[in-house]
Amino acid sequence: MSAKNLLLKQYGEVTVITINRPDALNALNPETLKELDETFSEIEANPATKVIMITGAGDKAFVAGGDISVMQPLNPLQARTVARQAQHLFNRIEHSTKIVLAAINGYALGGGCELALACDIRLAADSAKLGQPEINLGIIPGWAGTQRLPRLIGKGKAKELMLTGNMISALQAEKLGLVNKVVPDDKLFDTTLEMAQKIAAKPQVAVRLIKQAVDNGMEMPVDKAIDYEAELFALCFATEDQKEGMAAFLEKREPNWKDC
Ligand code: CO8
Repeated sequence: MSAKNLLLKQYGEVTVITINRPDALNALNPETLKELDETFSEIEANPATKVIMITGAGDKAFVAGGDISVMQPLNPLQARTVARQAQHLFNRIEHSTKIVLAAINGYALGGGCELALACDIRLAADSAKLGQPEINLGIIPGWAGTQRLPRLIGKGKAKELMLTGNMISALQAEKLGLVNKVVPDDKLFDTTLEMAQKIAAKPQVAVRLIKQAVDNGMEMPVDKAIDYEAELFALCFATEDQKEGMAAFLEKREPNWKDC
């Protein structure tokens, strides 16, 4: 597909999506959200991609938020539509059958932080800055930040970030559990790609089931979630990869995954 505000590049089984509006610090406008949605549909259906990586163009920003110039004149009904458009996209990312990694290469603010929150794993450059500054604009996070952030870092810290609008460093974000890992700026892309390729080389049915067990299980009471885990665990024993993985271990050789 051709997208005006996205760059797509394939690295083996990993597709890298670069949000490409560097003059606006990669702020997400409705056009870019639509392109991301269409791109996700295509990548989702493409078996050549096992893992997706999202980053921002330039060296200043991952995504500096929703596009404020688009939001400023909205009436409540239009604002709801824009909120729903991105919420729908971010839900798709969260529930994608592929693993999605965010390489946070600069500002991840407001909607940019919310985009990163919808990803499975977040790596940040050591100069990156994260935050939910919507309060400073007289609004609240509207792309699921009020829900994903407290689920990830706890209510108290999430409220502090949203109520103060403070920007925090990558290291502070790592301490909070908001990012998985901080790496030097010039190593971010390669380190994230390396992790993406490592996950792409694993047996993909088990990869998907881990994502499903964690994401769906976290929304259930723990006893139900544990029952659910047992069902997904049992399902692994219907795969060729379970037979192969265990045979390879016992025969002291590398497994040859079939992803089925
Ligand atoms: N939207 C639109 N344009 C932006 C945005 C943005 N979020 N962020 C930066 N830009 C633009 C600037 O306007 C500027 O454009 P121009 O050169 O034409 O003047 C260009 O990017 C460069 O930005 P700065 O000159 O401001 O760069 P600085 O290095 O001085 O500052 C900052 C960088 C600190 C990141 C600063 O740009 C900033 O504070 N940006 C806004 C951050 C923000 O508040 N983000 C949250 C937005 S709200 C949101 O995301 C809510 C989503 C949910 C919406 C629900 C639907 C209604």
